[in-house]
Amino acid sequence: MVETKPHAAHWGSFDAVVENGRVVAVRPFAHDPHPGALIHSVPDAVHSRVRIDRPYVRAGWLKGERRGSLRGSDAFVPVSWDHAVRLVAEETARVRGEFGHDAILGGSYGWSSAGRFHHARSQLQRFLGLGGGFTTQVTNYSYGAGMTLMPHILGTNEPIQGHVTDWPSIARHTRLMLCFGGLPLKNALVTAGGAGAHEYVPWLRQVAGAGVRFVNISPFRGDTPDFLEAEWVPIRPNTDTALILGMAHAILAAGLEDHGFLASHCVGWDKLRPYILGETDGTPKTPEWAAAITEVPAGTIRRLALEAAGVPSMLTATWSTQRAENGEQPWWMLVALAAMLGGIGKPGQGVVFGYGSINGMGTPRVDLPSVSMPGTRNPGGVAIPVARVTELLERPGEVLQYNGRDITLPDIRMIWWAGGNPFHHHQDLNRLLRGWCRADTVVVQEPWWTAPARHADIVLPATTTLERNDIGSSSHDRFVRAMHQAIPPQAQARNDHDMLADMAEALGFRDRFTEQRNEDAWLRHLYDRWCAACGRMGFEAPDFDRFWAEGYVETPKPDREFVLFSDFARDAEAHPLNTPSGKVEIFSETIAGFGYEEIGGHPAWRAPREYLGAEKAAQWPLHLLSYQPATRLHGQLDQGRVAAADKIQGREPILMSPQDAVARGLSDGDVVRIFNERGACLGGLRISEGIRPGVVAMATGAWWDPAGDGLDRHGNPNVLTQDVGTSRLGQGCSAQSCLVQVERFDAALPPVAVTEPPAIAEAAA
Ligand SMILES: Nc1nc2c(c(=O)[nH]1)N[C@H]1C(S)=C(S)[C@@H](COP(=O)(O)OP(=O)(O)OC[C@H]3O[C@@H](n4cnc5c(=O)[nH]c(N)nc54)[C@H](O)[C@@H]3O)O[C@H]1N2
Ligand SMILES: Nc1nc2c(c(=O)[nH]1)N[C@H]1C(S)=C(S)[C@@H](COP(=O)(O)OP(=O)(O)OC[C@H]3O[C@@H](n4cnc5c(=O)[nH]c(N)nc54)[C@H](O)[C@@H]3O)O[C@H]1N2
Ligand SMILES: [Mo]
Repeated sequence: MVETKPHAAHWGSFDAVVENGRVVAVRPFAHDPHPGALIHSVPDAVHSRVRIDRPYVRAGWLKGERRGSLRGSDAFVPVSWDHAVRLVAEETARVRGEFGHDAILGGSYGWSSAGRFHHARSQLQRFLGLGGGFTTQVTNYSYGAGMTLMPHILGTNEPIQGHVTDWPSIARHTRLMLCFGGLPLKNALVTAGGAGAHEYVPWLRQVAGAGVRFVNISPFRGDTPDFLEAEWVPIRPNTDTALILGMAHAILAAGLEDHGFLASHCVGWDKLRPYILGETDGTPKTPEWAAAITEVPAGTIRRLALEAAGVPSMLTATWSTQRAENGEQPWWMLVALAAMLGGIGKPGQGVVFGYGSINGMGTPRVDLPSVSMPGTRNPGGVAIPVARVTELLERPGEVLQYNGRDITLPDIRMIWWAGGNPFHHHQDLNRLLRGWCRADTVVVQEPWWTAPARHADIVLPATTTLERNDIGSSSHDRFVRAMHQAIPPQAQARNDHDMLADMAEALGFRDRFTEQRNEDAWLRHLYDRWCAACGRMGFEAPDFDRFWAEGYVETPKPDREFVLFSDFARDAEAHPLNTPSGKVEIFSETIAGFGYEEIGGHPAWRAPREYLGAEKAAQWPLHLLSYQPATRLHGQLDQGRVAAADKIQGREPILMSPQDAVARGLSDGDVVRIFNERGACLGGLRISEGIRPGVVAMATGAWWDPAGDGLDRHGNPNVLTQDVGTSRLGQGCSAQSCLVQVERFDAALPPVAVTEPPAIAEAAA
């Protein structure tokens, strides 16, 4: 019998086609104007060979090996669910009792799946919070530096993740769009929480058709689609701050800065101006100065500056540009440039971060809440900036500085992850693994044998979204989606909520965890809460039964254009920003007051340790960019057909310019070894005219597959990346500041092993 079931995922909504208990195909959601290909990997992932079929415990852990044991090397012993639940509950109680709540790391960062109720990370945090507390993680890998900086200088994170100046405003008012990091198509394949409609490409076409001129300032030409006919400015990675300073100098030299706006809407121009002119440090930040750092010709920098000052311009940068050492600086300087142009809050002008980073930024929408779980309390828990996880594990008792605070790092005894993949998302994985092995116990809930599951002590098999009912919803999307269960749980997989409810029972708080609701009651509860909130904002949503039967709710379209900061622009006194001065802080007394040597009171050029102008480039001459994959979401769907079709001899592709390939005697399709002092991985060479010489690029997300000698056979760039905070202000991840060398891999090609389950031992007696 063939049935179809409405469903949603981060990569799009679809109807799952189910035959004899298997998902055999998917059909795109009828209201999606531009569905992406990723949904077609879903059946492969759901029925993959590397689904975890039952609970397991690492053989060494069962024998009593705890702190310091080498995880990831011994076999897994199958256990029953009852046994697994008892082991985890007892170990949780032991760690809490002996070492306190903070000894459990439960931040569990990661995207999990779409679906607001069964969201794994939320479920785990709820469980650990109700159980007494845990060490958690704040900010994110996406824009951790930016989101710490922005409240200081603009008083809000709206320009990064909120309601931003929309495409209709851009189409009508913008003439020039300067895009640092471009406007990549691939990133708009996904929306966190569940994409209903992919409106990015239709809007980009409309904006291009309206005559807006695009400039792609990026090491990679492919960061703008051909139909935008963008000018390509192939900048050296991590030098955007210098380029923007050079533009600022050119604008000043021509006397084109907006004196009125700088005086009425900003503070600190008197401190940045002398820095730009070189009065404070003896170095005028001329286009010629910037050209030497960026390798963008001075004439181009000057031309772009004068053009931006001459027509209504929108400035934008992808989130990647701050995922680098000193990543706060380019964003702060871009805000300063927008202030010099006087465009902040004017239709089609100003600055927005991330139009090209995710689906839904700039899509017209009415402000309505998304369906969500009620928040969890974490009594007294320590919170570290997410990307400092290795330091947390390495340096118990020591102090971590972050955004003006001193955080004393707890001694982590138990690591518990649900819905994230630290061996995907973190930098310098060989170092992370050393820290990871310091814990007594690692628990991982996962549908698949990903690297965290393979490096856990207790592995709990989770269902995929197709095996349960849920609601897909995102503030960046106008469709709320019913996610119908399509197939029964595979093998012994269980829902995260259900396994945690059993552990809560073993620990005596089941009813507080479940609130005595089953899945159906929870979904109705969450939906009804959402309906009530929408009702207060003037939108009457259908009742749950109608929503569930129809499969979706469409929220209304706005009837006018939206411009971020328009009230402030009109009247800064009546509508101040939420900064100490109420104005744009080109100079921040607060940040200056932190006394961090690497980030002062105004934006400035500071060279990262690893970039093409650094001394280290003599030994490691290639700058490695590790960007978001077009073929999957992070590590998710790497088991699918879309990712497989893109790989070269089973390895993740690495882009290289023809010049760099010739210099190394490499040909398209070769398997290469990419290495530096931190690690090495294999990749499949793809020669491209679109990548700037001196730069190579490899997408993230190929599952980590370390061989005995540490070589990653598959192509996970995080064995190479540098694990340093962006600065003590943001402590974000610096994945994009990474130098490497590349050579042909001439040894016998080792097979990729991570596509098979790990070694399984005999069941325990
Ligand atoms: N070098 C480099 N590294 C980067 C980046 C970069 O640009 N360069 N980008 C960073 C960014 S921005 C991000 S956001 C992170 C992303 O990092 P993550 O969000 O950690 O990556 P995902 O692969 O999405 O991890 C989600 C995991 O949850 C699991 N999962 C899915 N559904 C369920 C479920 O229902 N239950 C349970 N228990 N598990 C589930 C999936 O199988 C998957 O392993 O990576 C970061 N890392
Ligand atoms: N298909 C797909 N889409 C995704 C994701 C995914 O995994 N798959 N992940 C989602 C997530 S979690 C996030 S946070 C966003 C991330 O969104 P972004 O951070 O915007 O995405 P990236 O692909 O890392 O970077 C965009 C481009 O920036 C360029 N770039 C890198 N370094 C520099 C630099 O120093 N200067 C300049 N000018 N350009 C540079 C690179 O060429 C790269 O292609 O993407 C989201 N969208
Ligand atoms: Mo992200």
